[in-house]
Amino acid sequence: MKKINEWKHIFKLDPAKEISDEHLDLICESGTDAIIVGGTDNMTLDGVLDLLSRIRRSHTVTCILEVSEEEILTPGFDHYFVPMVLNSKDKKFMMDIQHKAIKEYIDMMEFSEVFFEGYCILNEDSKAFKHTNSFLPDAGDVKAYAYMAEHVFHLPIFYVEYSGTYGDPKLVEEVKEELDNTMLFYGGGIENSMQAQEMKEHADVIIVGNSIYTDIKSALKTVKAIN
Ligand code: 1GP
Repeated sequence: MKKINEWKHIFKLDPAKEISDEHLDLICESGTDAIIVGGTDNMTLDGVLDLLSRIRRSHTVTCILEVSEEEILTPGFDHYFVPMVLNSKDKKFMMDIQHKAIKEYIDMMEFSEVFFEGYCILNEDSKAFKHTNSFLPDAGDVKAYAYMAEHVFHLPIFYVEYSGTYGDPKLVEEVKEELDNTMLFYGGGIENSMQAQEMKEHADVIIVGNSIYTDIKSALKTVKAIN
């Protein structure tokens, strides 16, 4: 299994969305480094377990649960990613949800399996932005968050999240310049090979989500495009 700092590409599957077995097989065997199971709306434990068991039935791809709410927490994943939303106006999305979960599960947590992600959500129209009551940071703000992710909080991951829309590659480039040890994840609106390559120029890892459901052929091509 590749180490996380060698990863380049992740597919993000939303348990609230339908995917056929055929498409799921293609995603799992695409050569992507990992699959994140995660979403914002209508996440249920049943949905998460269903997806995990369908993946595990015939594939060995690395599986990650993005734990945006405690109710969906379940054993069986290779890794657990816990978002901390740096640009949320509510402390609970940065600190309190995570604190409560750690207090409850501290004895069960294998810390090597758990990675905390410093999220910066930049698409005002996205569900994630609204749900977390985030504010729209300017480029200077984003770079300062990146600095804090690495030097203040020592987080392994800084996640530039444009969920649902293609972001600004120049900003991603500037953010990357702030980071030495913390990995830069980019997700949002990647629908084709060209966009995958453009964002991968600067980000350590690109995450492809929605296009799995809108144009699977194109989504699959993003893996080869950056390898
Ligand atoms: C969402 O960053 C991911 O959390 C991927 O974004 O769905 O827009 O590809 P898309």
